[in-house]
Amino acid sequence: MQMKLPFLKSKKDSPSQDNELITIPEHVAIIMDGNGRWAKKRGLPRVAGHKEGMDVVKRTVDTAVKYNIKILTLFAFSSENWKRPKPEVEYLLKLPKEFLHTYLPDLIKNNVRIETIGDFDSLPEHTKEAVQYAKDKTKDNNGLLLNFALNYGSRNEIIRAIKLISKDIDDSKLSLDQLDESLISKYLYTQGLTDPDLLIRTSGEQRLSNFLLWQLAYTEFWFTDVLWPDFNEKIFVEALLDYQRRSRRYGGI
Ligand code: V07
Repeated sequence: MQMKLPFLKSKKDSPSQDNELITIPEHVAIIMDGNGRWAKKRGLPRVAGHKEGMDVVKRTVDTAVKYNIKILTLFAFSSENWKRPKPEVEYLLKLPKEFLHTYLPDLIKNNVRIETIGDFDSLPEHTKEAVQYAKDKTKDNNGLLLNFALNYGSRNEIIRAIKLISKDIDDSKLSLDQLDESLISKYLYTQGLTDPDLLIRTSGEQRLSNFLLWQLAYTEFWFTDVLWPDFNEKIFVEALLDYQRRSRRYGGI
């Protein structure tokens, strides 16, 4: 379905004083929740929901490209997901390879760059291999940054940053009085990225679940009861319009 939004402008294009211009978020983060519930409602195994959710990821990427979003960060696998039944974990960790097998050529065509945040080294070899191949293949693309949170947990990320900072202080590469917000940001997995402007969580839960705790300090949150496999362009645009409405209000003095 063709959606018309002629007034969408990227944040970069709009001088902050000009309240005629309407903004789209530069960085959108999504907690893709409700895949298991979607499957159970249909009498299917949970993994059928994950598979459907994978195809929705691709359609969501296409929408992000269409509206000129610069960064899309997707919570694909949390460091807590290891506690799920082993067959489900194994299925989930095969999805990156399946996704890339199906969609990488089209992502390359669309100038998408693939990156990850999280504890990459602790992933299974077959997952790392497929994802690393995609990162290498797309590293020079300068369209949408498609950023997968894989084996990601925000408290672990903060602990890791503290350890890295302490080590650099020990090694005299850093002194304690340089410690400020921007320094901490440089030691997180998201180093170099702008903080998300908009966080979307599907499936009715209104929690952060250990996702980007530091980075979401000033982010607008948008929740929907829609389950991730039912997420589509129309709902994404609803979130974008709500973001526009909110940022317009902040723009006014
Ligand atoms: C996963 C599908 C989306 C719903 C949430 C859970 C299941 C795409 C990826 C992926 C990850 C890295 C990459 C390419 C694709 C993925 C996992 C789960 C673990 F480079 N979807 N998806 N990875 N789900």
